[in-house]
Amino acid sequence: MFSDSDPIAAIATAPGRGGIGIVRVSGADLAPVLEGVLGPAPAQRLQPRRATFARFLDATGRPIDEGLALLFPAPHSYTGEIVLELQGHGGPVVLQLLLARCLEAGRPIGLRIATPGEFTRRAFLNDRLDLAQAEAVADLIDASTEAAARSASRSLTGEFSRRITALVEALLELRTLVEATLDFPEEEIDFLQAADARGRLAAIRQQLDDVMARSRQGAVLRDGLNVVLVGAPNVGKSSLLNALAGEEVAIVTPVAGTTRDRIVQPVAVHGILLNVIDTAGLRPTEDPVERLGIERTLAEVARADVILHLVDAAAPAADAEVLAQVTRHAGRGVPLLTVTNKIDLIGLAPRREGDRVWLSAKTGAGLDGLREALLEVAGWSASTTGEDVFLARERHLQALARAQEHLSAAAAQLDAEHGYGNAYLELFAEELRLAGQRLGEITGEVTADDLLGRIFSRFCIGK
Ligand SMILES: Nc1nc2c(ncn2[C@@H]2O[C@H](COP(=O)(O)OP(=O)(O)OP(=O)(O)O)[C@@H](O)[C@H]2O)c(=O)[nH]1
Ligand SMILES: [Mg+2]
Repeated sequence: MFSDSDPIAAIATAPGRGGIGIVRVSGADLAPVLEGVLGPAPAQRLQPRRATFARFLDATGRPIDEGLALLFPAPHSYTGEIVLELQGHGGPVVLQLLLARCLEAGRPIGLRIATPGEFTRRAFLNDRLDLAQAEAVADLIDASTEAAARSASRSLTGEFSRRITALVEALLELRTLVEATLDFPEEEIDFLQAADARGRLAAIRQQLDDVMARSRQGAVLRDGLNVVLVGAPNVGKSSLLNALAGEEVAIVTPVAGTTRDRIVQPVAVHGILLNVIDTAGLRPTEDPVERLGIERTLAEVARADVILHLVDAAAPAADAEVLAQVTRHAGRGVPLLTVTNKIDLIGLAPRREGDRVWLSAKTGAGLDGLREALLEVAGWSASTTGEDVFLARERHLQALARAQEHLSAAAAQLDAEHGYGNAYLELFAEELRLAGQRLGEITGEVTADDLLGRIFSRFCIGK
């Protein structure tokens, strides 16, 4: 719809009042905007990348605001085009006026308002960032914990991309060797041995596994872990949610069947975001409202990353019914921790044995054991700070997984009996090519246009 060569403008700072507000303009030629907003001969006054005090003028030459003007000549700017930043006072009205004035002055060059993420999209199109780095920009802005922010910023510096690119290069090198062998079939065996195709492939696969493991961790960091509390009514699910959150989020009463709707509360544990979900207690009921609540509970169970099954220490009634219902709805391989609550009532000490935890939501005893168990289930060690993980997205995980599949198919080709000349080598080379292609999708070497549209449309405006 819009062209990637239109000059664009947007308010880059968050909506609302603030000390400073920034209007950002990017394009191949900004002369009319510069002159219109800053007055005659702006180029002489503005040194590249230096802050210059200026009055921002309306069409009649009267100041709308005053502040700092910054000019970034192409290609050394965020977008790779000429970028002008006007830093004025951060009120919504004054910024709207300033933006409107830029658009007015930029009419001769077709200046328009930027769509969400369009500045970063330009940075990608002009090779200032690769796709994984561009996504890291959005992830850094959206980061909900310190560890997530740190890891996004590492992806932004290109560390994740470098690992991916190194893998792509290693694959290409191996493929070149194999294809050379194909050209000289009589030297096939020697060549393969000399090239150590098996050894190289094994090394590449190991590196890919490592990137995958760190990326999986990163996905947990980015999106958090859905922890669903389930159990019979009155076992203390809402009390446990409140204890983990450190505030009275959910209503707690001695009445069985208090919680009807699901309640989601984000809780950070050692930098990991947990979305703790309190649900209606599970029991047979005729009450239509409670029934709907129970349906929702089971829907949450189906989406859970971890299930906390609560039982009452003082009333360890057969909870087999609840457990059976839960396991029927849970996804395959989803970990389940059994939490025995209300240990204060029977004078038990808090403890933890594998996936069983004993605690009191009321006194808080044993909560640390539960936090520990949760992180462990997520594959997280308390010493992890986000330094070693890649803040990956689902898209990245899928590309990595498919690359892994191609490499295991490649390994199978090498291991297979090959009585049919070197046809297997061609298949081997083809699997390497496909694996490389999947990895290339991550950094954006090979990308469809609609993918770009989807990725950048989730950004905020002005970025
Ligand atoms: N002594 C003691 N009482 C607890 C503890 N945890 C919860 N309770 C009490 O148990 C009762 C039920 O607690 P809730 O947190 O509302 O239980 P629930 O599982 O959310 O119940 P429903 O929402 O009805 O399914 C309340 O009176 C709580 O004060 C605990 O660790 N020790
Ligand atoms: Mg409740």
